[in-house]
Amino acid sequence: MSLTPTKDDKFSFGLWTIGYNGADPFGGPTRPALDVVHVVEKLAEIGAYGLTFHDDDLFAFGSTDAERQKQIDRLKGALADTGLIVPMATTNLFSAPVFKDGGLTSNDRGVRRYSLRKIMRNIDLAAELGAETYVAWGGREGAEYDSAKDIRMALERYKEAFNFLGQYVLDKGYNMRFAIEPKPNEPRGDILLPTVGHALAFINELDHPELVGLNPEVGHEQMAGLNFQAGIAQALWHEKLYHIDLNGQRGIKYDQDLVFGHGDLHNAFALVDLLENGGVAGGPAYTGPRHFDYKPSRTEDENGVWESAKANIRTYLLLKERAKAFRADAEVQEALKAAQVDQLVLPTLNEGETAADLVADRSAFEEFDTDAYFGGKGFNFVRLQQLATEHLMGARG
Ligand SMILES: [Mn+2]
Repeated sequence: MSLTPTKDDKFSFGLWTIGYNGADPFGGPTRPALDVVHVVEKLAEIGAYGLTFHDDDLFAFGSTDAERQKQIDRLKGALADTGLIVPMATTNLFSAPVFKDGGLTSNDRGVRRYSLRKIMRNIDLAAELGAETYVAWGGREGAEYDSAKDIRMALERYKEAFNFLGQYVLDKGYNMRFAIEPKPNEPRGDILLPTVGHALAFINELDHPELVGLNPEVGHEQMAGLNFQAGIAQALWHEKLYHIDLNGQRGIKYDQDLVFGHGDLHNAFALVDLLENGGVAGGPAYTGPRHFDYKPSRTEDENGVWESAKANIRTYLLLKERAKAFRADAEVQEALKAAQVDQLVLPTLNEGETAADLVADRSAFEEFDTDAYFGGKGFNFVRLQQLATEHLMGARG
């Protein structure tokens, strides 16, 4: 297997990721801003296939129409020159002061109406550039103080917005779906739709649930102490994995946006194994962009920015290779069998079995040997995890 990425690997980066200038709440920029044309050229050079952006990444908030168009034209030129595409776009509803209480769920109705217009305008641009996914990260859709936000009404306004925007996309005939990006906190004390599970439940309340799925981010779920791979598995089960944000996070703390794999490497291994080998017949379970939403640490210079971008790609490809070797190992296959992982595909009930039938089956209860599970019947899950660990470390195959 090659560690040289191709366009078929579908690696994409946000303009705000490699464009991050190092500013954080305790210090200003440590690097100059990068020009979009330069970014597109460099991304093509390192093997990415796509660039994603917030409107304000490409043209500063408050740009005139002419300034905005100039940047769009420069981006289009760079895309044409390199063959890079824009698979996804999104709206910045969090940086400008107007969004200090959020956008779509601000208590201020004027801000909510302005936010819809800002999104519609960038959806038009996204469609023009061929983007098929529109991400919605509600970074400031939340609160710090319980009595300051009527959560039920905020969810009502959120629902109103998604229903409206969904209808807008349908009326325009755009080939585009929305992907909600959950996050538990930061920048708000608490953010609406804080986890994959909250967002999945919300989507079911919409007029067009088929138009709205998820863009889960590794670090965001891990900030809530959750198992990212397990969340992705559930999103896949609901057929709601429309996009994915790969990065690294070390435990429950501020949003680190480290390079993919530079956090919980075991979980990253399991995630890549799921994405690449978890489909029917062992194929990919997810075929969309492998999107990196990381931040090159503010300690790095521009060379470090591109080295860290390449590190994301290289780690993903290495994990893909390791996961393939894990699946191909005869001892792993035997260990999976010993752990009865394959038994979960069996329906618990016989076909057409009724409650009366189950009660009549004495082997299911009266004669079922529960004592055998004391001491005598282990599942051997630890052995399986050690085999995964050894493959991850390159100690096998
Ligand atoms: Mn993040």
